[in-house]
Amino acid sequence: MHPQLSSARLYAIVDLGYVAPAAAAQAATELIAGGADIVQLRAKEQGEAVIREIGGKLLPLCRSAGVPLVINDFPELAAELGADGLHLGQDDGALEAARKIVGGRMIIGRSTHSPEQARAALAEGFDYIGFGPLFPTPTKLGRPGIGLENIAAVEREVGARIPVFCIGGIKRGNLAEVTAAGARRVVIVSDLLQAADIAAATREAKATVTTP
Ligand code: TZP
Ligand code: MG
Repeated sequence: MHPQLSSARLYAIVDLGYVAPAAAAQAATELIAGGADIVQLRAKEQGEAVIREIGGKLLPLCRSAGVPLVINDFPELAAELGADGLHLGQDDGALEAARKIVGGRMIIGRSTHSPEQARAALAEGFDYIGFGPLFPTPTKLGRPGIGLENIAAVEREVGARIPVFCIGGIKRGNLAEVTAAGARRVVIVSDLLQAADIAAATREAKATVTTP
């Protein structure tokens, strides 16, 4: 298991669908202050220039906190920035193709939406997976929720080898239900970014996900 990931429980995303570019660094600072173990930069509507600029601001913040910074999509940009990780969806190509661009050391994660995809990502050699969306979510429109019933099996089969981060519609209000279903690690996006106090919300989520 990748050493930068093995103890990670709460994965936060600075998603420019929720945070204005000018507020991205402040959001990352608060997520980190609240205990986020990984930060991803995700920007589905912005161009590479915006991601380059914000990524350059987030990287030193993450570095000084010892928190890996993951770039969603854009392997060339992840390599250029010297980011710690790259996140790829199901339609973003093979691991090998991305490895050629980012090199052998970068963390590379894959979104998965079923136990079959989770097993395939492990077999392909990804460093971690996202598993979901558990619940339908406005952050990823058009995808049905896959529910909680396969979490325990995926955690057992895949999670013993690489980190499995459950994702999609997870909020402080349903997190205990998600962990009771077997999740050990989660990604939370909108519930943290839309909180009045991002650091406090992150702290609360972290405490719940780390409760044995
Ligand atoms: N992939 C699957 S669900 C999702 C992504 C990026 C969005 C999760 O966001 P939220 O706001 O925590 O539901
Ligand atoms: Mg993608």
